[in-house]
Amino acid sequence: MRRILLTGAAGGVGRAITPLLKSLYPGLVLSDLNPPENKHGLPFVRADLADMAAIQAAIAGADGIIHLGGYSIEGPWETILSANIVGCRNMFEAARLAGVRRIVFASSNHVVGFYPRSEKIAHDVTVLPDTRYGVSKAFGEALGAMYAIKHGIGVACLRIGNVGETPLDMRRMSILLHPEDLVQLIAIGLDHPDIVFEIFYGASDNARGWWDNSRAHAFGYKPKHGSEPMLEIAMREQAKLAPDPIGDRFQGGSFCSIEYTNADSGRKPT
Ligand code: 15L
Repeated sequence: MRRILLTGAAGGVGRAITPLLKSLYPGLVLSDLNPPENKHGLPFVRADLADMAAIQAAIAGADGIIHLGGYSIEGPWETILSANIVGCRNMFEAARLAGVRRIVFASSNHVVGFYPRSEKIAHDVTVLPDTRYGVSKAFGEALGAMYAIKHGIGVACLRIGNVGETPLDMRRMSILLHPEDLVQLIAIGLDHPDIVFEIFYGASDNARGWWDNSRAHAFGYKPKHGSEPMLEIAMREQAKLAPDPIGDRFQGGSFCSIEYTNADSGRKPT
């Protein structure tokens, strides 16, 4: 039975996918700063990602890691630095020392948040992060590439949109990721024999999608869900929101307008 460590298991995404992962990976081990309310009968290891000794203890004996851990929205630099920069480096380095074979890294759409919504982008575009958080996820992807090529760990980075079963607004119509589709992407990352280093977009089959996910499809990804049947819900929710002249223009939405001071709004490098 393969030991698969899930970091960030107590967060919203971790809680949504734990029961699905458990049926695929009976050797699943949960980890976070605090245990989730429902552990689904699985073992739990407490670990602060900024504490190298603690993360090494959590990773000991693991064959694969699903790294959801860290700070999942924009935050002060010190918070991002500790949870997402130092924490991510600790996770990759501890994995190397422990001989881990595979890592699925939860990256984010905010790595490319400053692409306009009018543009369809593939996995290999220049990163245009919209926040310190997005920059930290780009750092995680770069770490993944180095550990993959230099140390032979198979790494799949998932640029996750918004995990859920219903779109929270019109932007999420384009980036919705159903938990079952996320688990399918994770399984490709952990199990597909040809993974060296890959970047996949974490999105369901959304008719209004902004991402060319052909790389994921080449590895067999067949999303079972899509947002279009829930258009009315998204429109209703969108109507409750105030207009956001910057955020409404870019793929990263409100993350883009946080602390935005550029008078030349909407410009991006060519
Ligand atoms: C993310 O990366 C966040 O972790 C999540 O909380 C959502 O805000 C999501 O992006 C999004 O873009 O909707």
